[in-house]
Amino acid sequence: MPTNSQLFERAKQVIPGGVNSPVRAFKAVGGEPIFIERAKGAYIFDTAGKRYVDYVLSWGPMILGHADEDVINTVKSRIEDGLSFGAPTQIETELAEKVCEIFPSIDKIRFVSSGTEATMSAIRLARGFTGRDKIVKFEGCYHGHSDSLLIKAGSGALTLGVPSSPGVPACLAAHTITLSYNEPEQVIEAFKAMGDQIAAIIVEPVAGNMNCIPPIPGFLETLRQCCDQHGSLLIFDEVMTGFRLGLTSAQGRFNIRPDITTLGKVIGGGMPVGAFGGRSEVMDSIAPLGPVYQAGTLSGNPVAMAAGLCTLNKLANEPDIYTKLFSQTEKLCKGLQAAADAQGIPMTTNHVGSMWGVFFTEDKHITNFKQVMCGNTERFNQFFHGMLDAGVYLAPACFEAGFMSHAHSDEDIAFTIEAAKQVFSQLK
Ligand code: HOZ
Repeated sequence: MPTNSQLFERAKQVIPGGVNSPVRAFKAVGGEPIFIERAKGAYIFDTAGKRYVDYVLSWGPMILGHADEDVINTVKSRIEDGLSFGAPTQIETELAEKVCEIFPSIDKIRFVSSGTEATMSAIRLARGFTGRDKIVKFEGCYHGHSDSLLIKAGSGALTLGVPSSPGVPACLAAHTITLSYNEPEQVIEAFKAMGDQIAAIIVEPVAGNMNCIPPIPGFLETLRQCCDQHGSLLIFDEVMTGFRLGLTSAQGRFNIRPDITTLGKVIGGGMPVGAFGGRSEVMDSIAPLGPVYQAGTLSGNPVAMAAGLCTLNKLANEPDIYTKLFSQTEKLCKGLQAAADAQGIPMTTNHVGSMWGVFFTEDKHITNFKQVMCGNTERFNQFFHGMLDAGVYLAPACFEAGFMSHAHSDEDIAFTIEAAKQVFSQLK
């Protein structure tokens, strides 16, 4: 069996940086990405057979844990009937009905194959529907890598120092207004100045791509009010928060009704699925009913729809899943906080639902991008590698949220906290 280094070297010959998405590259934390062989429950296993308690969970989707038996059996039985038809199937309607039943804000939904496609399509829809070009986004929020949205973005774009990527035409970037997250006054001012040109605000209702930042009270409400006053659309990018903060997601938790919702990650149960949906009046602007064009050969793929539907059915039918997810997340954050405090390591945790994050900073209340950028990156990197050695897999960058799955047991949480204690005791 080749070593991890050999696998990485080989990959680098034929794949840029050896990875198919930059955040996987360990560039921020140093060292080599771990090649994964298999996963089960709360664990991933590398090619040498080493086990890690996994808090990346494929960057969010694996809410039930890896290789959940029901999801796997559903997929197995579905693939026997063919992998893709490029034609309508009953299963996509069933998943659409399920999502519409869960979200009062969604009358109709269209499936795509990734979160990036979902947000890109939502922006086009908002522009087409309103007849306006400008969009508002927030610094440190990441909505995939389409041109209009890769301006002052979070996630890998931030980690790798290219929050506004080369390759995005300046004339297109000029239509994106970037404001500070959790600063409602800025939003009010921007709308006063050019509200009649703004097609939409797009926001992560809990930011998960500059670590984990909940909205302050009044922030999301202000976005809703500004959109209502100026005839703009409010897009909740729930690719990350969708089904993670409860079944009705961030919009249910914070009681705000967006005009368009984008979904991804959990909705595919680990298969490549994204979606965007909203009220009929808006969604009917999409082709073939309306003039706004959007398409995809593999959209609504039957195997992916089956995995997603099985996952959502389990989440909907077993409310205890959320009770456990939330209490495990809280337990983990409390344990990590106590471990850091005991060693005098300045650290703060944030968590919402089953999303969480740690910040190496003196600051005890982290609500904005500036505070995130003041965190001690070097200390995070030491923490990351210490935890990795101990068998705990965290996102390889301090700008990413962590996730919890239903499969994480009390023993896994205790194991993680114990590992953190050891690592903290050795941090400089
Ligand atoms: N939203 C994920 C990172 N925060 C995407 C993962 C990726 O870019 O590969």
